[in-house]
Formats: sequence, C-alpha cells, structure tokens
Amino acid sequence: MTFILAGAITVAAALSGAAQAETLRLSHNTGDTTSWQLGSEKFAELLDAATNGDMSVRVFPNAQLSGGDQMKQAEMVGRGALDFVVTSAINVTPMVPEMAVFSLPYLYSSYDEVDATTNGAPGDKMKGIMAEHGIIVLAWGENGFREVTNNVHPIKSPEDLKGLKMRVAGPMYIDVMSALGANPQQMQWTETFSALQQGVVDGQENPIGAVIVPQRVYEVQKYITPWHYSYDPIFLGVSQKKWDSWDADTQAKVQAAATEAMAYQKKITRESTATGLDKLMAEGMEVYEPTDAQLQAFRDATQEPFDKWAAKVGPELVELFQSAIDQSK
Ligand code: X2X
Repeated sequence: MTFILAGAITVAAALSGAAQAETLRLSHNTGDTTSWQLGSEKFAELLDAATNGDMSVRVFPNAQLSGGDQMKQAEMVGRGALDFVVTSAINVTPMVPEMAVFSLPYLYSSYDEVDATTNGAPGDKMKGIMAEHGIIVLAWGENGFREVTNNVHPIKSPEDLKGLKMRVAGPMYIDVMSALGANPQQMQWTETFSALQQGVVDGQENPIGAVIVPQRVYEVQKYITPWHYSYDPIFLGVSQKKWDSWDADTQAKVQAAATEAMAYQKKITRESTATGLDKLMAEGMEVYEPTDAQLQAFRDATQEPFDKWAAKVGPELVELFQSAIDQSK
C-alpha cells in the first residue's frame, strides 16, 4: 500500500512537472562580463528556485539570437520569436520612438531624478506604450549615464569633438553628435571594440559600470570625460504572447523574479560605476572632469537635438518626465 501510494505521488509529480517544464530564451546585447549578464543570470536563478526548476531560462549574450543586431531583439520579442530580452531603451527606439525620452541630452542630473521617473508615473506610462508593441516590461534596470571616450585628446568642450569619428548606438545620438561637431557612425556594440582597436572610429560613449569597465574599453581608449550627457535605462521584458500563456501564479513568480533581479542589476551597476573611474585610471586612462561651466556648454550645444527629439517623442511625454524630475528635487 505504502509502495503503491508513493509510486502514485511520484507519477503525479512527474506528470505535473512534465506539463509545466519550460525552457525559455533570454537575449541581451552586451558581453558575458557585464551587469546586464549578471542581472539576467540572477533572474534565471530566482525563477528556477521559485518554480522548483520548472522554468529554466537560458541567457544568450552579444545579441547572438538576433544575428548580432541589437535593435532587432525587441522586434523579435514583440512578435514572440524570443521569450525574454534585457536591453536598453535606445535599442528599442527604431520600433518605439517614445523610448528615446529617457536619453534626451541632459534630461537628468542625478540618480534620484532617474528613480523618480522609473519608479513613478513616467515608468508606468512607458510600460503601457511598450505593451502596445507586444512587450511586457517587467522591471527597469540600469545601463547608466553615458560617458564619452576617445583616442585623440581630452574632451573639455564641444570644440574638442570637432571632426572626431564617433561610434554611436542609435539614431538620436547621430543628431546629438552632429550638433557637437563630431562625425557619428551608427554601429553594433559587438563590432565596436575592434573598430576602436583598428582606428575605424576615434571614440564612443557608454556607461562606466555597466559597459566600459566590464568590456575593457580602457584597452582601446585613452581619454574619458564623465559628462553625464545622456541616461540609458535597461529593462527586462517578456513577450506578451508568452506572458498570456501563463496562469496568474506563474506570472506572479516571473514578475517577482524580474523585480528582484533588476534591483540587483541596478545596485551592482551603481557600485561598479562608483569605483569605475579609479579602475580606469589604474588601467592607464586619462580622466577629464568637466567644470560646471563646461557642462553648461555641452548642454547648450545639445539643445537643438533635445528639441528635435522632444518633438518626436511627444511634448506631453517629455512634460510627464520633467514634472516627475522637478518634484524629486
Ligand atoms: O550599444 C551600446 O552602446 C549599448 C551597449 O550601450 C547599448 O546597448 C545601447
């Protein structure tokens, strides 16, 4: 009797396990040493624990699943060809131009201001807009404030950018770099290290903790100016189709794992950003800290692309962000 009962339980457990077991794919577009990767791995770990191994997430770095195209990932998630994505707002702008609002030049001046938007009404508004494209944004993480590096000379003023060949990630930065007098070139992140190494481009801009340090940009770049000109969030998103296939209990587990994983990702990104400049100096980079007047000159020089992209994004959306930012001051 005992034997039969135990056998029945085992069979039932195996059946329910078999019915639920699911392997899911998560794509992101940086290397496997970044906080994007660590946040993604944390998500996989937490979800595995919460579901006793029924939901297992495989993490694919370097945009492998979209043929190296970092912009294509969001579109693939939107139509259900990928389950999860961890990517930055910028990479979604070709599909959802409104996502450029986060990165408008000099919109933010502190982490408090950033958090007031991602944790408040602006963050929720953006989740709603993304849902219209088939992507459920589960939680916001952080790429960070994007800082400029190059191999020619220290950048202290807009004049110093004149004629520099700058690799950029997305369309808004083409306009911003052009306004600053540089020659921008859009390029996949996975191709940028060797382009810098070979001198195809002189410089690039990316966040210190999330990207510049873990992807060893210091090996191929001499000068860095922390000018904080544009903020870039990342998010953990899931395909709406996949989401709708789950019951409420499963959705709650996925949501909880995502919230905790992105909080962790943001924390370690801020920590490595805080120690990042020292690390970069130890690796031989020259850091130029701009004065307030110099920052103002960069801000003035990027006003025109700010206005152009604010119009593209929509004035009400920009207003929603600005009022959350003002209230946090
Ligand atoms: O491509 C970049 O610069 C990166 C890694 O920051 C983004 O994905 C936007």
